[in-house]
Amino acid sequence: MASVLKRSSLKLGMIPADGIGKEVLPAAQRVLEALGSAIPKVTFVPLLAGWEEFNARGKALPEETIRVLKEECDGAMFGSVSSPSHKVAGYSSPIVALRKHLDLYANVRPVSSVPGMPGPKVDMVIVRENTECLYIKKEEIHDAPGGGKVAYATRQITSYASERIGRMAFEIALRRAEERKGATEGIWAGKEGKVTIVHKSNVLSVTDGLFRESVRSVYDAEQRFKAVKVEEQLVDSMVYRMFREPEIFDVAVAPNLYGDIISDGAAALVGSLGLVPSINAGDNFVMGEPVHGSAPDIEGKNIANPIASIRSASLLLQSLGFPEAATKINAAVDAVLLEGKYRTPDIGGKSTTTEVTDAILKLL
Ligand code: GGG
Repeated sequence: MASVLKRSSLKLGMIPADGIGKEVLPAAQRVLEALGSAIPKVTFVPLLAGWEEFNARGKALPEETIRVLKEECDGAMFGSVSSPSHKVAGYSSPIVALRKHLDLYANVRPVSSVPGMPGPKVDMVIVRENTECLYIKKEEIHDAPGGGKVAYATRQITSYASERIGRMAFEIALRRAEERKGATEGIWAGKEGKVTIVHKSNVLSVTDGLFRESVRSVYDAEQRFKAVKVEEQLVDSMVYRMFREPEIFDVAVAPNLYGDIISDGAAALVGSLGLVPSINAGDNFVMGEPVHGSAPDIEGKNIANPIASIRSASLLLQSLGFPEAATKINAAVDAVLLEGKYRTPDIGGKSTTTEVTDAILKLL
């Protein structure tokens, strides 16, 4: 994961992009600002990207955004993007491109049940490979020999990318097991780590076969990982079991597309996509990002749930070497959820984005 060196000051790129990203990212910024001396002085650098930016100035991911992130920033936060569902000449998803430009090869998505809310007990982390699979976006369409059209998409799986995402998953499992040693509460209290490799190699025996074998090869090669249990699930049965008995999953590692899909499913288990954070992590850079999309239906209404973004800011701080500040944010969020007075409509409340953020700020 990104460097955990403590820094004396921080420069964070802020890329709200589209839709509710422009409402929830400022909420996360307010929380970071409220931490005061718990973290070094932060300079926030507003940066452009997104579908709206493409329509306004012709580039979904301006070169200046990439340059500033690479040359000037210690980390970043990304909001959400509204890529169209049809091909638009010259447009390509800026978040997919950013992950590649910055080599943010892991999308780490912790999903936990929410204090005070109904639902099953969940405490898992989905580790999604972030650079390849169908997201290399090599698609083509031709006239089909018998009439009509035929379209193809190339799916790329490399041993290199699969091994490094596997290593990240085993490291996270080791760290989680270490953190819960001696704990008495929680579904995983005191238990050893477990990594579930998600694939579909009974059908895609070459591509998913390589993913599965590469992740296993990392496990086989490193003695320290033997403290972690490893198992496998076909992606379809992963979805079934996740909904039937989510408590059995600790860390799940998956190729890009499966990881994207199962993490939205996992978000449904804990009440809302508006609660689930993520970080895009590489060896040299990290970018927080709520799992939810741009939600055009509620854009501009000040009712988007800011918690996924605020928790993503917490993950960012954790990765940058400020675990106490990260814990402080999480504790404030949990307390607000538990009290239940301020909740946005996605989790059954009537509060605004601003009210929920204010309630969290009061506890910092
Ligand atoms: N914050 C996650 C997000 O924006 N999800 C929507 C997404 O990634 N869509 C792909 C795209 O619009 O390019």
